[in-house]
Amino acid sequence: MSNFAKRVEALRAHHEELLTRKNTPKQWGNGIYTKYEYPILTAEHTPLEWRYDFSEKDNPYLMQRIMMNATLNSGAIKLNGKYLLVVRVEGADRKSFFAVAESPNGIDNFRFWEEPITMPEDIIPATNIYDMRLTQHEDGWIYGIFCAERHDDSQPGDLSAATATAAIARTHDLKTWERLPDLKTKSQQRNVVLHPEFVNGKYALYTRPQDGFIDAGSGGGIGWALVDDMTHAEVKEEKIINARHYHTIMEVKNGEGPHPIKTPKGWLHLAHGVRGCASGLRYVLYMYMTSLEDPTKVIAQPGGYFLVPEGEEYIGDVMNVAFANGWIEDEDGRVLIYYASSDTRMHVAVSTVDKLVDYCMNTPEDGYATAASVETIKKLVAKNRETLGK
Ligand code: BGC
Ligand code: BMA
Repeated sequence: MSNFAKRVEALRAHHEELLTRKNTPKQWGNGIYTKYEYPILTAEHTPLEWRYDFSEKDNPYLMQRIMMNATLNSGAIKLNGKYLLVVRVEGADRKSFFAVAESPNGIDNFRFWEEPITMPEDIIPATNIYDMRLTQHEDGWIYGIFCAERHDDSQPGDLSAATATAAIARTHDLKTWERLPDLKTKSQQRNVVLHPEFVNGKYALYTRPQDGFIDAGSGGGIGWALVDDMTHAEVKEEKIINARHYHTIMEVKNGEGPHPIKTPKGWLHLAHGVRGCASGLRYVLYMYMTSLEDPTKVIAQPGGYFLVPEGEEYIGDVMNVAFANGWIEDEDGRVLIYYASSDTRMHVAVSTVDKLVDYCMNTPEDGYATAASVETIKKLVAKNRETLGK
């Protein structure tokens, strides 16, 4: 065997070892969910054929011809018994694209399909696309709503001026996608998510109006809008259903994660909250619940965060970020929460619908001031005194 062939063989063996590595639950978490030892997807998991030219003649040094930077913010869905993620893969060139990774159990052995998704750009081409939310809607389609970013040509002197818009596509198999016109709204939008059911015969969207590309400004929080037709989706009226608040984990921004999960007690929501600090923006996950009768009404809002970056999760391209736009409710009641750390890699955390409802219903609310937090702690201590008979 030639030296080149030996090196290819070793490279493939090393890659295969990574892809088939068994993941194990971490002990001693918070009891609400279980995190896992290893990330489920990293840039190293992307297929070797995307990165290497395997012709010895053309690539005698066996170099990566195309480097991959990160695998992050994935949409998630279970289809035909397979756990599928539509992953935001980012190349060394800072362009994100979507690619499907499939696992037999949702925890490990994730493997990318052969080629990235070819997302039609037949409407208004975008410079970058990312963060897809998948919704299997009761109309029979699987929708993907994602952010489309373009240079803001109204500010020709500013190379960083950009606009964020909610782009829409639909599919039946995650292979062939039909692109629909971007969502029409008054403001810029990121983190737009389609509710899985019709509401009053209309499509319902979670929105996140924002003043500028980064700044949520007067945007207020997570919005709600009814839309007549997804093939020409237009938000005419938007109302804020989950507002931001001073000195909370979502003081600066918040946004819906994946679409909510329906439970007998209400809709379970996973979202992200952002606050500013000396080291930049801190992104954490939080939860809330809305009413089945009126999905715009919040019925439970546990105070504080649900999940944050820990240990090596802090470190990456954009430090101090936990972000989620995909989860899967399994038939056995488990919920697989797919989150990215620091815009770099994907992880899974496992809980159940019952646990998450319990968490939402029984975690004290934010009292919005130190004094209230202290009272909440004292109440629990007093209750425990009674329970423990001391
Ligand atoms: C990045 C996103 C980020 C957004 C706002 C985009 O250019 O690709 O990851 O969320 O800017 O900071
Ligand atoms: C955003 C998101 C994500 C990203 C996060 C942190 O605004 O839309 O794409 O994970 O910033 O960079």
